[in-house]
This record gives sequence, structure tokens and C-alpha cells, in this order.
Amino acid sequence: MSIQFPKNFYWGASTSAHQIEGGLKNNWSIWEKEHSIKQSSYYKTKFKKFPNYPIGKENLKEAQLESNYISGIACDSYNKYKEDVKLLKELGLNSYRFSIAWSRIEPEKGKYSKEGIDYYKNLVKELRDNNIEPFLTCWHWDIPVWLVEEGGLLSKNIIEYFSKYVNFLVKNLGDDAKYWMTINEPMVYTAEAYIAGKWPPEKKNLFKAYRVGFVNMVRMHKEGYRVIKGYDKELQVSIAKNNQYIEPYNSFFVNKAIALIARYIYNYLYLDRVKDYLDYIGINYYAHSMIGIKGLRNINDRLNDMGWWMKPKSIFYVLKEVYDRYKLPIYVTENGVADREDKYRQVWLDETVEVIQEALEYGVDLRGYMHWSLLDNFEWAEGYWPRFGLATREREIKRSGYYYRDLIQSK
Ligand code: PNW
Repeated sequence: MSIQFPKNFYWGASTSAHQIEGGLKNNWSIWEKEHSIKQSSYYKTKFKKFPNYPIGKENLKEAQLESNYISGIACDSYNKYKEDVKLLKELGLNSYRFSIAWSRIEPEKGKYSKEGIDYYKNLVKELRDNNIEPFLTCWHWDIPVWLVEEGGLLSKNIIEYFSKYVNFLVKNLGDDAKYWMTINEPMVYTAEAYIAGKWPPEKKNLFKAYRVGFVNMVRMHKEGYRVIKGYDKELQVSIAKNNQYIEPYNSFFVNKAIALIARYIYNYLYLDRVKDYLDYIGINYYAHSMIGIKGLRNINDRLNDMGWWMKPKSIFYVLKEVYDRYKLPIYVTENGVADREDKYRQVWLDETVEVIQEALEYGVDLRGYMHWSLLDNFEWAEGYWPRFGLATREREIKRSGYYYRDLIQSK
């Protein structure tokens, strides 16, 4: 007999501020103008050398437009948050993960905006009125302009600034929101911004990467944890950590060693450093990687629109490993697929739900699953062409959205 999902299991969807709200002034909005010219022309010219990405003519057409890379009003969730909550309701969900835009809360250094915080108070109230549990992320990669000018996450005062910001958030929202995440995906942000150099501030520098990813973001989390728990020790605090399932592509001992090291650095080094400051673990899962001496060698039998290998079932190993290592409650805080034509998402959901049930049977203390994303939204350096939503920007529920609703009803 297979195990049932617990009654109070959280089924939900996930978003982030810069990707949906619209009208923000931050590190991204500054950078987008220049990037839009560079990236669109890249897809017009050099693209032919890498013909498997982005996948599909329609995606490529959009990737060649400058306007694709400007976040602009995004999904206009700043004005339409009530429609977002209605959508969650229609999908039968009981949890919603979203992030707070630091640039909306503290547009000028030390000046906290009442209008800014009221937006999130209203959102949380709307969720509560609809019996939807908020899961709140303090920082999902947007940096106010004044802080960009001081060096962003490399600012020597970053811990103090973050501490004050989180303090303001918890004083205003701590009575109504129980589940908190300080930071979204420290490794992804560090790798893209400071190793690959593809995201603002486009710095390729391993020393800076180490400082941002393994020093400053560790201290930011610990400080955030201290502040939130200091307000109310009942609040549940964590981070959202992107973990991949990493394995060697054959059993040659060198490849095994490389995979082991990569797995440790990417999945566990950060978590090990903050493990005494976590009430649960938020896991974002997208990718299974096979590596070794020749770098990445995925089988790539199924690819999503962004060229990512689709191996939804590997979330089982990710959850099992994290649970075995830390023995903490786990929430899947992101998981999904770039799929313009809505042709992979159902299968992805099916396979995922099947194995998270197996993870429960194994004994993983899994308490929720939040799909990325509620809406087709602004996918960072790639802009709008990748479609991750259960619903469109016009808030029409897709076939896979209804499928998700029915699937979780049956569970
Ligand atoms: C996450 N990878 O980023 C982010 O938290 C979201 O904001 C984003 O929209 C979503 O996943 C989809 O990309 C990732 O290369 C970026 O494995 C890159 C990777 C994974 C996650």
C-alpha cells in the first residue's frame, strides 16, 4: 500500500518580485537596457552556431527582439495581485511563494517606503482571506539602485543593510506570515553574476564569487535568521537552495571524484555552513547533470525550450540526499519547465508527483511542493520567451494548470 500525502501538505506555486510585479528600479532594470541590445543581436547573428538553443522557431523569433529583454510592467502583479490570488484559488492551491522587492521597500538608503510595505501587507491579507499560506522570500536577486552604487553584495556594509531590511520586514509581516526564506538560490546568483559573468554586475572573478557566495551570503542568512527568530521564535526560517542531481557519466574513478566534488560544492558547501540556522530546507529542483573530466555530458534525450535536460524523477535523489544529510523538514520551493507550447508540463508534473510520493515513503519529511511558476514571467537574462507558467501573463490557466489542479485533488 502506498503512502498518502498528509492532509496538511502544501501544494502551491512560486514567483519572484522582479519577474512579475513590474515597475521596479533596481540592478536589473538598469542593466536590461544595454543587455537587450547585446542579447537580441546575439540571437540574430551568432546563434546559428548553437542551433539547439532556444528550442523552437517561435522562441527564437522572440529572442531576437530587443523588447523581449525589458522587464517593464512584467505581469503587472503590483496592480493585479488580487487576480493572482484568484488564480491560486482556481488552481486549488493552499500555498504561495513570492518575494519582496528590496528596491520597493527601501528605494533610498535608510528610508523605508510605507507604500512599498503596504503592497505586501495587502497581498498577505488577500492570501490569508483565501486560506492560502504565504511563503515569503526576503531577497530574490533584486538590488536597490543606491546599493548597486555601493557595490551590491560586495558592499562592506551588506550585512548591516540586510539586517535592517529584514528587521523592517519581520516587524511589518511577521504576525501574518509564518514561513520565511532569507535568500533565493545563493549558488545560482553567484555563478551567473560572478563566475559566468552573464548577469549584473557581470563580473568574472573567482575571489569575488567566493566572497559573495560563501562569505557574504552565509553571513546575510545567519543575520536574517537571527533577526526573524528574534522577533518571534515560532517563525520558520530557511533559504531556497537550488540543488541538482549530479553524477559521473561513467564509473572511471577520476570522473567519480569530479562528480563528488562538484556535488559537494554546488549542493552542500553552502548548506553545511548555515545548517545550524535552518528550521526547514527549501529545495529548488530543475536539473540533473552528468559530469566528469570532459565537463558536462548529459544524455539530453528530452530537452525543454531552454535546452535543459528534463529528468523530473531525479528530484527523488535530491530530496533523499538532503534529508539523509540534514534530517530537517523539506519544502520544494521551485520546480518546473520552460515550455511555450505546454507540451511537457503535464508529464513533468506526473513524474514529479509520482516520485515525491516515493520520497515520502522512503521517509523524507517533505511538507510541500510549489511549482515554478504561477505565471509566464520575466526569465532574467533570457527575458520573456521562456514560458514557465501554469497560467499565461493574461492569467489564462493552461491545460497543464488544470491538470495540476486535478492531480493534487486526487492526492
Ligand atoms: C531559478 N540552472 O533560477 C530562479 O529561482 C527563478 O527565478 C527562475 O525563474 C527559475 O529558476 C527558472 O530558471 C535558476 O541553470 C536559474 O540550473 C538557472 C538554473 C536553475 C535555476
